[in-house]
Amino acid sequence: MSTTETSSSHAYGIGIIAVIIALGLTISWYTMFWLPEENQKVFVDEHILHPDGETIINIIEGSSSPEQQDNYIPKVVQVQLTIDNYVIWNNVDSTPHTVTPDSHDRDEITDPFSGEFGSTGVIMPGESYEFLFTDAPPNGAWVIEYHCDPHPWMVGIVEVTKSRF
Ligand SMILES: [Cu+2]
Repeated sequence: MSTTETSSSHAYGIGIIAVIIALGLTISWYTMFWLPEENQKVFVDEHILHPDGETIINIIEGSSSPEQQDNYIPKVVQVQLTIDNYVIWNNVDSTPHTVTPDSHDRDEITDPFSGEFGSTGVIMPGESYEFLFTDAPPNGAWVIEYHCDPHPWMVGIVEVTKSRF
């Protein structure tokens, strides 16, 4: 056997080993990282992600006064998935407010897609808080009661149901 033949078959062997190692790394990355992450993603219907309309709640002028009964307007909203499940709280008052769930039970206030419900910190005057509700029980409603942290007499309710169509 000549020297050239030996070195070329040697290079060929290294090439194959490199391919096998690369394949092994790819497969282990795929099974260890890519697959679990892919399975974690929640499947949400396109029409729920992009509903026909939105629900607007205004935090009206004077809401910080305990004597004023009207603050979150409307106080109770019933939203239907695919129709108006994108909810926006507009602070049109001159005082900062929050949208804070009454319940501390994470299971009760967590949407599988959007995460935990509630404004982080205050909503400044002129700003808003938005939440996309994507889940509702097969029959009945997901009822979320909320309030304003600095002004606990401000209360509201969101009821989320599946669309009847
Ligand atoms: Cu408030």
